[in-house]
Amino acid sequence: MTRANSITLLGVPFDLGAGRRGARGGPEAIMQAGLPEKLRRLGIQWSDAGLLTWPEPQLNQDALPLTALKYFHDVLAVNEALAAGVSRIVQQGSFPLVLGGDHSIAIGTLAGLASHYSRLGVIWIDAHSDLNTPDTTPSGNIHGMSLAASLGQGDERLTRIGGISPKIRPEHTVLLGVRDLDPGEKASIKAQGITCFTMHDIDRRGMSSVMEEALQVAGKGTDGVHLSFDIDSLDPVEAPGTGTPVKGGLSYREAHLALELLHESGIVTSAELVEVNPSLDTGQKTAQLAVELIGSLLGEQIL
Ligand code: B3U
Ligand code: MN
Ligand code: MN
Repeated sequence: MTRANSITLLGVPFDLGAGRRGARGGPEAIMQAGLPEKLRRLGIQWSDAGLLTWPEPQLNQDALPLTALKYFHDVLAVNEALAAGVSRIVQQGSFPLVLGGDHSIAIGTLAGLASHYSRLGVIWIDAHSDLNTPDTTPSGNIHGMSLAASLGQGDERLTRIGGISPKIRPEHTVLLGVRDLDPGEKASIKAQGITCFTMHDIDRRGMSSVMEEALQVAGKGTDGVHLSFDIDSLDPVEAPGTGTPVKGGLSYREAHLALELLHESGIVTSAELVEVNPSLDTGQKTAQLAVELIGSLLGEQIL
């Protein structure tokens, strides 16, 4: 992290962007697994903005056409509120650390950041690329479309949240840990020239080399760098408590190294950690992992 002299936590208890329920319990599970104690032990100045609230969507007043996107109006309502919440934290000079919730909330986080950063770099660590649009989605689940929406693709009511579109540009966007892509997403990565480090690349080159290049891409010519961390980037052996586990993921050490290197770089200006689903967890295993990984991002060292 950098610049900001404090951290503000903002929980987003929302899971209607995912195909399975339960990630709405993520923020509370991560707090209960010891995040406050971790921050205290690291000597970090932090505050807790609590759990985000948002208005019930008023479906009958919506004159706009219906959409095949699942829970569209709920996703819209939460992300509009989240954009305002994240923007307020940056305005106050604090580092926003958003706890999800499913990954559809990245739309609101990035919308809030875009009002302060005109050239924001993004490092998106995920088993998936979340680059589907209403035309390519196999599921209708909006958590599989949040990176596309932030790049300005898809339903305009989502891409325009916060008033600016696109929020980010493909040349400043890096995917890392990817191993499950739909056909439309593969085409999108290639067409836009998005830097994508798959598990194959990480196996061949090692996390250290890949992260060095990721930081160069996200940091070059940008005025801030956002980390969007989907816990399903880790192997399900380490992170069983998530809705769409995909085998062959990041090891415990690879994930920690990635976050340690992000800390070391000093260029990360905001972060979110999403898709922790306590109802699918083995005890508190995944929530505790999330706490440990946040520790690495915030500078925890072995020695
Ligand atoms: N690409 C698939 C599956 C998926 C995306 N993100 C998650 N799952 N977590 C989709 O539904 O778009
Ligand atoms: Mn995701
Ligand atoms: Mn994912």
